[in-house]
Amino acid sequence: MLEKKTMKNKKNIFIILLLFVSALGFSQNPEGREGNPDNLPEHEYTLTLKEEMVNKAGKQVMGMTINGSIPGPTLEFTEGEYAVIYVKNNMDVETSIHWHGMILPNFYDGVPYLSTPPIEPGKTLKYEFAIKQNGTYWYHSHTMLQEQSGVYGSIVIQPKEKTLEYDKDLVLMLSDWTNEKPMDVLRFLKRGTEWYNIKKGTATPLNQVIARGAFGAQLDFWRQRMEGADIADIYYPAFLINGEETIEYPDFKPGEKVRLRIIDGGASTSFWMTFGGETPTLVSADGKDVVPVKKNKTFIGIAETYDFIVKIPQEGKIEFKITAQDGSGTASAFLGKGKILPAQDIPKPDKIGMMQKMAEMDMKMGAPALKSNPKKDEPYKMKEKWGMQMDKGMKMEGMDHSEMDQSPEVPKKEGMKGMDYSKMGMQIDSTKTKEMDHSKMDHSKMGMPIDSTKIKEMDHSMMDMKMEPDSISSDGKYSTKKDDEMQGMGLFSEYNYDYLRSPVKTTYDEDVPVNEILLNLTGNMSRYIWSLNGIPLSETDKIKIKGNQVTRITLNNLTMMHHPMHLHGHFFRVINKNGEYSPLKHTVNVPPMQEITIEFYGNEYGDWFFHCHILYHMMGGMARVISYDTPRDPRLKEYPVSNLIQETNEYYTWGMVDAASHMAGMNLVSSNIRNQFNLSAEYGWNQNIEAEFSYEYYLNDWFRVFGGVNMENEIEDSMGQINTTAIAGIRYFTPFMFNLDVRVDSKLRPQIGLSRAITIFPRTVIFGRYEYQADFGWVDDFPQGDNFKKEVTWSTGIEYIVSKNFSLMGSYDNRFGAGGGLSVRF
Ligand SMILES: [Cu+2]
Repeated sequence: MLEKKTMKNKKNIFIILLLFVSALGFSQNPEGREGNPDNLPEHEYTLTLKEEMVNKAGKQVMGMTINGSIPGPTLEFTEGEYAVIYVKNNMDVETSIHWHGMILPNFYDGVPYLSTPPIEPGKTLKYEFAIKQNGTYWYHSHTMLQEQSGVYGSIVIQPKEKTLEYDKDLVLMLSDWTNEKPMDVLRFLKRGTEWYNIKKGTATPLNQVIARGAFGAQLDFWRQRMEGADIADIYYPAFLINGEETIEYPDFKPGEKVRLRIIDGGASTSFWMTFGGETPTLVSADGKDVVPVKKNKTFIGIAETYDFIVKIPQEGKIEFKITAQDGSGTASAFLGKGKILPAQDIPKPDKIGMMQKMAEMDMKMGAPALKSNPKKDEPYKMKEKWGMQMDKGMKMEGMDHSEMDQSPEVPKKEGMKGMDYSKMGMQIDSTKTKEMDHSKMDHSKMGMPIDSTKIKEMDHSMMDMKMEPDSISSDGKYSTKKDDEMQGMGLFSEYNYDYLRSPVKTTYDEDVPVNEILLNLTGNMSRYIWSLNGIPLSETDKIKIKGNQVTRITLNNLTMMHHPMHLHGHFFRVINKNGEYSPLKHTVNVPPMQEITIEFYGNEYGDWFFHCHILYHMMGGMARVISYDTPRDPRLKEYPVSNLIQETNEYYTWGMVDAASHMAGMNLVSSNIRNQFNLSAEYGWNQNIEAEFSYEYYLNDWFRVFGGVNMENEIEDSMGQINTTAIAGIRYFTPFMFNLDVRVDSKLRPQIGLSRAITIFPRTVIFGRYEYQADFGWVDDFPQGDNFKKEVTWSTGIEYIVSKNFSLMGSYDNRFGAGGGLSVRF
């Protein structure tokens, strides 16, 4: 624009063009959209963050409050205002606030080190942005796990003109509360504890598995290195609605219509919502109006918002109830006065039953969360290899394949008009499909839900099908309906979004180019590493996208958990059966082993975070930066994004001490994603000792190389001669969950070791270890001409888990003998 004055006529055209591009909503200037040039009425708030003692679940613990409360205050705006929000950090740690679901300039999005500077202790940051939308949103800290400690609150934006008919608003902010320090929770998850499942009664010990006849399914899970079907990882002593386990709103009058603005501000809990009284009307999701629908039991994923209109009954009070998805707890709010009109109870999910169904469906679980070569991103290969193996899961007998037209391996975008075969998700054996009769194809059916009656007649032997739950045709408008039978996954059908229909078309101009991205959601439960395409955030680069383009992301969940994926700064279409009227959302829950496609039009500037909103998964690496590849804001110069990325690759340290009648032992581990340090020592009162230090490097999820030092007494029951050797080898977590250790020491003695622990009763674990070392006398000469010596050490024992930190144990070790005592975890 600087040249404007010097070069006139021809440049004017250029400037007009530039203005036109800006008018399209895409500006190259980061400052261009900030400030209040239109003099919108300003609406100011101040949020003060403080660390203080709070009691949310029967215990005084340190929490983080906003203006003295948890949750923080509701920020109320009217569309068309200009928000000015001062965030004051009175805590000892740095912080941030992210405005979840708000369309705003990148700089005020509030992800520290990515878009916004962190707010250092004692400092205040002024956020300002125009309010260009209406609906229910929320705000929360985006600094590590601070949201779990209480840094969250709601945003309510009234439309310029009211379109819905109701009398009053009520915000219901849902959350989960732990009395532990959130970083300590994460540390315990990293060490792989069963404690949280034991505590909340969702563990599936072997005795229950066997009693249910599910041992075969258990073996199938073990083979794939999974303990069971996990729904939620963390034990919470309380679930909260507006900060309380039970809360009353008696002031509503009979007949009044109340708009409930429900927000799931949980750090790791999704809920089932149920309502007493008349069936309520769902009117909005993630801040956007939807075609009103009467609906009671509704799932709310973490970070989603749903608005329902309820009518206060003439007599009695309505119960609004939330049940944690894994059935581990509830909370209730009551609206009105008098006798309770109870909400439906949600039964606890049957985890063993789920395991059995999953095993039957022959799913390939355990896709890598950590690839040996993270530079090589191969999402399509990964998708092909892992996940649902439909040929066994589906019962599709007697298919008449002429009904079904499929070109063999049609390359993307070369299918017949209006169809993209590759998106149909069918990989059909080319030799078998050549005889298919194209003329019989019913095009209208192909883009749309595949008629399940036809599928039933299919001969599945003809096909190796991998059905996708939500396929879309190449024009992006139609989606196949999730069909339980097709998918063999009735198990997760209750999580689909088909009830959400936008009142207006949400499709983009057909001429806009589409950029397709596949992200497989991957995770390693035992090491608590979470990633996309097997690559955690710390091992990859930004995902680059372009403005004025549609970015279509297919989220293919290859894990056993739900992942509520959130994209900052955008609304995306969640392609569902409503086709052109698919809803717009900012957060989408992707159920286990399911696939969902989202798409959005690129009209923003900057780098935006895209991540799983289970905070512990985000911290475990399940995140990406989606970048328009625009210049970085100069105000972020001192705040490199590497700081944010590093937070997902921290070292966590844990240990255990055993004090028993026959021995004492300790074990210390410090680990980040790829590197691990181990220190262990065992001392038998009978004068036997072994101590070892090792460093190991994870080549992938299960396989690592290690080196270190080992010390042990050479002669049994005598500390007279301590032998120190260097060791090197490999460690491998095998199918069926054995720890394998193969090594050689500096005396060239090879050794193989195997260990395993199994939870047999709810709190009872048995464990065993076997080590075999051979000595061929290659380094030390043996006395009397022996040419071979072997050493076997083994131990076996039982542990009873008393609490998070304490266990009772009894064991036998062939060096130390038998005994019992106490184990302490720290
Ligand atoms: Cu997740």
